Amino acid sequence: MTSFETLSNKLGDGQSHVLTYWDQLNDEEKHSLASQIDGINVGLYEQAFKEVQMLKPQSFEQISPISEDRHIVKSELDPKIKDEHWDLGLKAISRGEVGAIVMAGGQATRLGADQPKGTINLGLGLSSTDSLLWIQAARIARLLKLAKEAYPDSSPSIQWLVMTSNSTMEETRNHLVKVVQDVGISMDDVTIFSQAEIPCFDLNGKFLLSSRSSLATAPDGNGGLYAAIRPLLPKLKSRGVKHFHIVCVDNILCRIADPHLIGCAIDMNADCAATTVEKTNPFESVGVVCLESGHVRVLEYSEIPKELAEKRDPNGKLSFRAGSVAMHYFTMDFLEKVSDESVRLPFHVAKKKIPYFDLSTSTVVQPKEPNGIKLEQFVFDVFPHAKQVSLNIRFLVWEVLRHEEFSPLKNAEHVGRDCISTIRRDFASECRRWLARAGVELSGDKYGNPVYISPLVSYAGEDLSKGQISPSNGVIKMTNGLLVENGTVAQTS
Ligand code: UD2
Repeated sequence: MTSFETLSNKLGDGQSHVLTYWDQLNDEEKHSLASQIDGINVGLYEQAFKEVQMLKPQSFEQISPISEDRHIVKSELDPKIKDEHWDLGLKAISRGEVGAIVMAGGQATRLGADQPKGTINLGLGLSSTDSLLWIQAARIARLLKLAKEAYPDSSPSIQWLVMTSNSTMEETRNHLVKVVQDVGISMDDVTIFSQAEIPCFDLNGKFLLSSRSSLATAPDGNGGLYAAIRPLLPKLKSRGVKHFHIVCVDNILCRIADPHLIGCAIDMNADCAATTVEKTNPFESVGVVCLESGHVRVLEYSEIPKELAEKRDPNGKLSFRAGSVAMHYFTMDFLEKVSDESVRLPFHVAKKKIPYFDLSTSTVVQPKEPNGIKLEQFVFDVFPHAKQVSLNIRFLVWEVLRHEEFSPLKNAEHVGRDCISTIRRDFASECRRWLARAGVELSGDKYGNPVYISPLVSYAGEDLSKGQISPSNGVIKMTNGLLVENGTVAQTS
């Protein structure tokens, strides 16, 4: 165990309060505190704290909306071209060239659940482990099947990489073991890894403690992905992975490892792409993809000035309407370059109510007002910072329809939006549209009950046409006991 003197030197005068109770700690507590201090770069975080305090207010003079070239509106693509993209994407999957990275390390404070967001049972009745992670796993399993059907001589694989953090690691891992078994994908193709933690500061730049023997820490933001994935890249490369789809854990409609997007990126020789939806409410909590002095960047919802957020073009649409939904495509080459140690992403500040151990009273305090600072890096900040590695990036904006691909779980139920009932509603609506498109009549369904189609059966509405549907192969199962039979809904219980 590192000695008191070494720890004390590392912490310096600025953070020596962390060792106030050292002499009263038992060996286990000493060990735990010492290893926590050993694991952090005190100087780096103190410097980051100072830098964010000294930052001049951002200037937004050079910000302009994203240009039309390289802006693909998926719904306006020629269906033939869309099919070609789909085939290219499936071919990449059939060759084992696709990796899907899920960012699942967030603390989900707005949701306020006592378990990681991705593991919550959504009550869809599709499986016993009915969660956002189950849905992603089932979509991956479905894609593998589609790739095998399209390329029978291949051995399709998708590397599924799940980024967790201290607070989500254990439960996510346990959940994934069940999920992977349930959908029948191979655990060999699943990697669970953890992002780093950063100490939380009080408003004067002192580390907060969560107990007398531990620092209060928080995950380093979803931009922590790059440092966390760096050591995994050589192995992924040796397995032949060339394309990554990076997504959030919370979007029920997320088309993970999307062959359309991957195929389009391959076709257009893009290094990276950001998925967007049209932003219609200026204050919606999504970043906007824009240009700053000609370079692509995402301006986060918490940082965009009101005038820019509300600005409209001559057609009355929001000028900054390319709403980023935090889903990205990267080539292996791009991810390798932006994950390099030399690329330093900026830290963003979040002022929060952080429970802390009060050294003067030896009690844990639950503050009523924001009392501390969390530093976070953002996943999309690599776009402007790509120039640090002299990368002239070929960027693509991939605009999708919100009702088809974006419905996130962010809030507790009482908020009434982006909560469990709304994501279930949006999933059911999308499934109904698929059925309508496939010519399936919902004649037995008088009550407008929700219809949930298992992603194991259909990834994006395919294979639902009349005649292919029968209860015997479990094609469609609805929570209300209705099953689709021969193209119509039958009451079975
Ligand atoms: C994110 C985007 C926002 C918009 C919105 C859409 C960022 C910085 N902002 O905002 O522009 O696209 O999503 O839903 O991406 N996460 C981690 N580790 C962390 C923090 C977050 O893995 O330390 C994951 C989290 O589990 C989730 C995703 O990143 O899957 C987004 O995190 P969030 O829900 O806190 O982000 P939000 O809604 O503020």
